[in-house]
Amino acid sequence: MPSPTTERARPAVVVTLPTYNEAGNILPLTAELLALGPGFEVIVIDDDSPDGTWKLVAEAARTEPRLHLIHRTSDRGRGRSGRDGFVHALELGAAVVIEMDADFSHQPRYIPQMIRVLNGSQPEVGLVLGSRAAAGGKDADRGLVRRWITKLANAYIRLFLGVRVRDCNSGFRAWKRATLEQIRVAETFSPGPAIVQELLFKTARAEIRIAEVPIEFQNRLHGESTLTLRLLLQGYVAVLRLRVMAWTGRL
Ligand SMILES: Nc1nc2c(ncn2[C@@H]2O[C@H](COP(=O)(O)OP(=O)(O)OP(=O)(O)O)[C@@H](O)[C@H]2O)c(=O)[nH]1
Ligand SMILES: [Mg+2]
Repeated sequence: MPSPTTERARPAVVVTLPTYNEAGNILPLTAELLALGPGFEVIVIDDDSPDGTWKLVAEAARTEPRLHLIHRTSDRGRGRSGRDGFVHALELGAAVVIEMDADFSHQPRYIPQMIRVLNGSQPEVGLVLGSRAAAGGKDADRGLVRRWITKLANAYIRLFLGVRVRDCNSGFRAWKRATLEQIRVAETFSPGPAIVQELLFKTARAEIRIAEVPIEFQNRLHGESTLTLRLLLQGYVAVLRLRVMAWTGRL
């Protein structure tokens, strides 16, 4: 039986960061996140990035017990990595789980407000989105084409999934533990970026309240985008598939 002094405290907040080639961003970002408070822990889920992102994290984690690395070497994907991160965050005992991109598009400074809304709202909220589309939010940094891609995708998702939130594509989110358990996050099936819409849809269908906190979205600080036309089209198909699954009772 471990003594109370050696027993590991459950983290209040675990931040999950899926990474692929984020060597330029990852250490400054994890440092900022850990500085948010002693109750914060960070999990980096890296798909064996060729730029060695995982090596940097492995090295830093040797002296920082609040930093964790999942180094994946097969079955690569934003969705698979996201799922593994959520599962591990729950295993660590997190009360709140944050998911965000690891490229500084999502700024750590918004997290305290997202958690305040998550924990302090009446009626109770189970998910908070960092939202570009909420009043006061911004997507100004991006080019016109990228902003229109986002707008069209939002309209399409609202139409097909009937999700009544403003920023359906936000991958910057604060989750209550109970929400992730209720939507059975371990059974998430989207291999790629459509994990964002899959979990949003499952949450809305479970009639869990979703709030949006305005954020200013910024372009990635270092590194290159993983968005391709192929991924974009796959995203549209994935949303349609979610709708069909729901209609046929398979969701
Ligand atoms: N583990 C893992 N992470 C990934 C994968 N693809 C993307 N990511 C990470 O997922 C997050 C979102 O990907 P981004 O490349 O920023 O995609 P985006 O935001 O649509 O595009 P840009 O901001 O323009 O780069 C980032 O932290 C990426 O490093 C992957 O296959 N595996
Ligand atoms: Mg990004």
